Amino acid sequence: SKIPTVSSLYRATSLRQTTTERTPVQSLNDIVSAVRYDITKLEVDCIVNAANSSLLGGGGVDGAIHSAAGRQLTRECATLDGCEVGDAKITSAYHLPCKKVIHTVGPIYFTESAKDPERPESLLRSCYRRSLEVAVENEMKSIAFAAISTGVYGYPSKWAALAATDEVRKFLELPENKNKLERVIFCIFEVKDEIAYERALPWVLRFF
Ligand code: AR6
Repeated sequence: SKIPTVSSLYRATSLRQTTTERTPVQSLNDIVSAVRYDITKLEVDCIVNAANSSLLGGGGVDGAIHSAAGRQLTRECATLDGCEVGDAKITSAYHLPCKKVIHTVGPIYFTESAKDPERPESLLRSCYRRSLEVAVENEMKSIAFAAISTGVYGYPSKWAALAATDEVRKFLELPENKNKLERVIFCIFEVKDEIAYERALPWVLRFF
């Protein structure tokens, strides 16, 4: 059968649609999909923030999440004692339409690859795995990921999308995770990531 590409990647026109309608990609899989949208507007159980190890906010998606959630989010984050690269911590979502925010810290691509060429990928995979684990521990049913590390942290979108989609597949395939998550959304913001997911998602989901 024909594998749909994400060039018809769903462009949401309303908040309801992003979380209720089936995307072309979802015809391959009921759980995993991609949308191009502002993650701060998604009405899912939890969203995953691309934070830094201080967890005190910053630019990019982190800045957007902190300003939409309000000062209370930054205050709660300040009590968490930071977060290691590759790990994830959960907070309330305050003024955001989701219920919780999971903060993960992606690798700075060039710093980590200078230490060991394998390090960026294993750390990025760890971000996705730890975020999913924390989501399940907190009984979240739906989760939306920002494209971790692909902004100022410089991780090439194409490789980031392959690692992200494959790590999510591995997690969902584990018997202990069956029926835990109903929706996993890759929330894309820029064209470069849209192109990357257009390739990565059908490729990974074929084997799923
Ligand atoms: N919704 C969804 N995705 C977004 C949004 C949004 N509103 N805004 C940006 N993106 P980045 P990183 C995408 O740089 O590379 C911060 O200062 C963006 O297109 O936000 O992990 C932190 O505090 C890109 O694809 O995160 C850290 O210091 C993706 O989000 C540092 O940046 C990630 O880009 C983390 O760098």
